[in-house]
Amino acid sequence: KDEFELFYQPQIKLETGELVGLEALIRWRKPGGGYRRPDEFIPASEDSGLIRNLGEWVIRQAAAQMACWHFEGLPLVPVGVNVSARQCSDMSVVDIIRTALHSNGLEPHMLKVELTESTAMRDPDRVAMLLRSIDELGAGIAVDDFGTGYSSLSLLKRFPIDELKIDKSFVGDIADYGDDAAIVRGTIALAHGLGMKVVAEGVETAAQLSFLAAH
Ligand code: G
Ligand code: MN
Repeated sequence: KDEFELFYQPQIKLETGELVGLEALIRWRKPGGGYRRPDEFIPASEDSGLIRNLGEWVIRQAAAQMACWHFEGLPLVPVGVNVSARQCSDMSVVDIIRTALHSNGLEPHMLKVELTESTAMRDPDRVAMLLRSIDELGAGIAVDDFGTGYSSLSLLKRFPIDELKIDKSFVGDIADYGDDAAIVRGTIALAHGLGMKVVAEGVETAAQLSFLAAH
């Protein structure tokens, strides 16, 4: 019924304050007004398998939106899309990405695939193959909610990862200089040591911002 909509969350480079990326986040418009958040319907769409159709729509819609921004003369930044485990069970997502980029005249690095550690670890061999194809295509790869799932650090060596995303749950209390601050500092060092970019999710206060900028 055309009730899905993508919202775009900005990613800001702390050294310069410039916009360097966006993450596409799905919302489901309620007929009477307001939106359903993804945690209300993504789990059911994963269980039912509908996530494959929904995920394809997200990729195509994000690409079409970028083409639209480009047409309006706006500078483009890479857009991240969230990809669920069920979308990684075969290689079709690679074709979906390739087609979406091609039919909208976008360069491959303008799209970034976000997947969680749990998705990667469900079938590491298959996911490694999938990520190599996405990497060869030229699209970016980010590990989402880093540090919250079951994973082995060796996945960081095995997979062609461009970016680690620090989960919001670690960012919330960083300004208190407690355990979360130590985890965030460690993750930043890990990412930079491996030549990856690192993105902190859910920055909401000036104190969080200054902690992150300092590290
Ligand atoms: O925007 P919000 O913070 O409510 O999103 C919560 C989470 O919902 C995201 O971190 C992500 O895991 C999930 N999510 C949002 N949009 C999508 C989507 O298009 N596909 C999938 N698989 N998950 C999404
Ligand atoms: Mn994400």
